[in-house]
Amino acid sequence: MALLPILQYPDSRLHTVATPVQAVDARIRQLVRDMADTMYAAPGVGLAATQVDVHERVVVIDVSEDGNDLHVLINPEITWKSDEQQTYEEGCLSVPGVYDEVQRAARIHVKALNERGEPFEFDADGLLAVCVQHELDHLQGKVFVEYLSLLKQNRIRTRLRKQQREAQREAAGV
Ligand code: GNR
Ligand code: NI
Repeated sequence: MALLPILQYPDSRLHTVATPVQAVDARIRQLVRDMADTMYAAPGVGLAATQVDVHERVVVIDVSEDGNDLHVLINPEITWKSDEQQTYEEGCLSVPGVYDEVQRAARIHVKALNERGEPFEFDADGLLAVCVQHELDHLQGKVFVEYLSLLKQNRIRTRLRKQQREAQREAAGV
């Protein structure tokens, strides 16, 4: 089991646009295993490769209560979004301690490859729809706080920079 470090906002690497996976090979399957371990340990309901500083289109999601329904999405695409919107209070492992409302499509249709490289598709609503859209934003270099006002974004950046400085001092033992 390998836990991967998660990039923390504000970090410019979170704004990298991921490229498609060329081949679903042993390297990608190891990445998927490590990402799933990292997501469950956090704990979180989703993780995009961008967050662990790998800029390829790989996402893991598990919104089940028992944490036993892992979705592996390689080269995912949202092929349909409902006009109907839903608002959800979102959080992000890359933006610890920040929760705020974001409006997104209520229902989506998704196409992706699984960890064996086989294409599959599914419809999503509720938290799964929120999570897929949140993770696909990460692959495009977008963090959920970018939906908030510039005032809120500035406050969040300032607060997290301060937290990170203090955590660094703590780790250095001063
Ligand atoms: O763990 C997570 N919870 C969450 C809650 C509401 C909306 C989106 C999410 S995703 C987040 C994990 C994460 O940061 N994924 O990128
Ligand atoms: Ni996130």
